[in-house]
Amino acid sequence: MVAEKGEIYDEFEEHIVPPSWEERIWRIKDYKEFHDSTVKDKEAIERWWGGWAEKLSWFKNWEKVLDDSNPPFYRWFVGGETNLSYLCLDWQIEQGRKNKLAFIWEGEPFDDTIGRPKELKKCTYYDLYRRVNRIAYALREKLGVKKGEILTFYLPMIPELPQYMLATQRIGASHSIVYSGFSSLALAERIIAVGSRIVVTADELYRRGKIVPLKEIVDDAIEICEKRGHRVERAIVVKRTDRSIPWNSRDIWHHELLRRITENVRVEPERMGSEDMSFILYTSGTTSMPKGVQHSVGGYAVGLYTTMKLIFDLTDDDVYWCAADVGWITGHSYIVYGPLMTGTTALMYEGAPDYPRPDRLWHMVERFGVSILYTSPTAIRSLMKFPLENLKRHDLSTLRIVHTVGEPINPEAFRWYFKNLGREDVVASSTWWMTETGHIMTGHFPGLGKIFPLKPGTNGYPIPGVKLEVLDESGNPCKPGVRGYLVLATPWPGMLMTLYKDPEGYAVPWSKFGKSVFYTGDYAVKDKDGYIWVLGRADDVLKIAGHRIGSAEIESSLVLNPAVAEAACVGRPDEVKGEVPYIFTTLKQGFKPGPDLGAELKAHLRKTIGPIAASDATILFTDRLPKTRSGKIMRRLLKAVVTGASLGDITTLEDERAVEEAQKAYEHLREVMANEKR
Ligand code: 6R9
Repeated sequence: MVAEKGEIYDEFEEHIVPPSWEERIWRIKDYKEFHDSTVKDKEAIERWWGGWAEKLSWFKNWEKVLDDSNPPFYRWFVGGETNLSYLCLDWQIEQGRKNKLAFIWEGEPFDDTIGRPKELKKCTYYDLYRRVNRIAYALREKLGVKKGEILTFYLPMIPELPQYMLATQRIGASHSIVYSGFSSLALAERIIAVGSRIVVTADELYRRGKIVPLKEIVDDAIEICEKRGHRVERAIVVKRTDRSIPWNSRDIWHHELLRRITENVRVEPERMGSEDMSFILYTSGTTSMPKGVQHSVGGYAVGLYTTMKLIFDLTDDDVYWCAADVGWITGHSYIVYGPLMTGTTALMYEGAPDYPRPDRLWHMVERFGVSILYTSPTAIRSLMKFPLENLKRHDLSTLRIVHTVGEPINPEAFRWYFKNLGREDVVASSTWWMTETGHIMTGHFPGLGKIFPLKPGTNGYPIPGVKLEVLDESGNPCKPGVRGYLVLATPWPGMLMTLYKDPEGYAVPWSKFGKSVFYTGDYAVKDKDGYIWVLGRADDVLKIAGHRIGSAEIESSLVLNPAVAEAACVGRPDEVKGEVPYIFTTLKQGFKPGPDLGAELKAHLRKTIGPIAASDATILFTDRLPKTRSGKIMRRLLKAVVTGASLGDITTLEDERAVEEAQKAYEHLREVMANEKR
């Protein structure tokens, strides 16, 4: 299965290219030329994506691949009907995968079997099909869930999460998943935003050997909802641990909900229009409230199916492992919908990659014979710190593709994993994409080996049918090697449909460079060979260990604390996590800066946003923040302070003392940290 270094995979020709392109792609000497031919005009785009759509199964065929008459509102596979649950289950069974393993699940504690029936650990497509049907039936018949209703899930990485996702899809409902590292307040805000009547959670979760009381957090969130006038009628609770938890009349155990529903119950998958909503996922932008990215059914499915085949080259023999969390878009697309839609056997792991020992990840690759691994640069960098012996002890020869996602990968980390994990003989790349794109946009896929050599640290070339450009401030393409703004210059099938109940917000990234150009918010460089190198965010969005969080979100949380007058958050590069938040605060009169208040403010962050914002945060105290004369905080200057970069143009700065004070605060902090180390 593994190609010789630089060789082209035979399989490439056979199963990952739509028939009309087969000959061309096989003969291409120049991928760039081939790529151009798939994006040169609307017909080319329609031909490429239409070819892939034909490989999926539709209840009703589409009339038009792409309607681009009203940008930025694009319509994909207009008139088509299908259903994600149908594609992931029924269609797989129809293709003979009834007894194939859909999921292999591993809990974090090795010895734990509590509440975990055996078929959850190794679950065939048929097992999954039956479970999803029962849940779908319970949701519809017992709880009255209707088409279009949005349920909120706040769940750990347990098999019930994909089951509930598929069950909602089956009955035409949608989900909004909130990552379990968010606090009760953040959860409440997201529940209210989509108006969920039903929340699905678990009693507790395991993380790095500790137990987190999820249900208690949900109780708090529901109370906050009630205070703000929104009633959650039901909390469905999956049993994960065996300890007792607080209970309310609205709560119902997942296993009780399914009791007395026969194993053979069947629920017809709802006929969903291609453009119907499949799910909402909240993600951070530059405003204090995250935005509800709304995805479609048909276009999303086509984008996922294509990238699963192109980037991961999936065959029926693969064991595929995406080591992300389902709470983020990577998990939605590449742990659940993408793998199932392509009939893959996917591994799902509950816990931390280095628990209980630093070789957990490698041990799992060996034990399950993982052939395709999709992970994050942060995971790689954190595991690189341990003695190589941890890795060498395990047989990793089954791996043939290893990609990363979520943040830029530094060449050193790429080289380390390419050599040590990949024997310098795997297809490897850093796939760039976003919550808004729904699926992978760049990367390196098998078959391009000879034509396109790998380059450590790059994001490779855009996939066919996707046009990425790097533009300067006035919208002109940058010269090779010159930094600019990364944009999507053509529509793509998995694109967000809109922002939930916020079409104006949706239009914002389509306004910087014109209505048909999507501004990603990233800085990038295109090199002379056309490879894309994404450098990081150009806006005030941070990527902490690959988790997306906005400066504005962190700041507006902090100013809710009675001690804080103003706050300004910037990202500081971190060797392992990529980036960590540094927050400059000014205090109200009567409050004294110091370690106690620093700790209190971190606790406040934890309470209002969650550990995802608080764990790696550093609080700095200063007397004033650098501002423009019109009163806008100049985060750019604070960023320069924490990175040691030059300040650049400071003509608009109102009071230069603010920068000096920030510098002092930063130096003071470094001294304190150095002393602590000693
Ligand atoms: C999938 C996901 C999107 C932002 C994106 C960019 C960063 C993602 C990357 C990458 C460099 C990669 N990003 N993948 N940067 N190389 N391979 O992460 O979605 O959480 O919405 O974040 O992540 O900055 O704009 P999301």
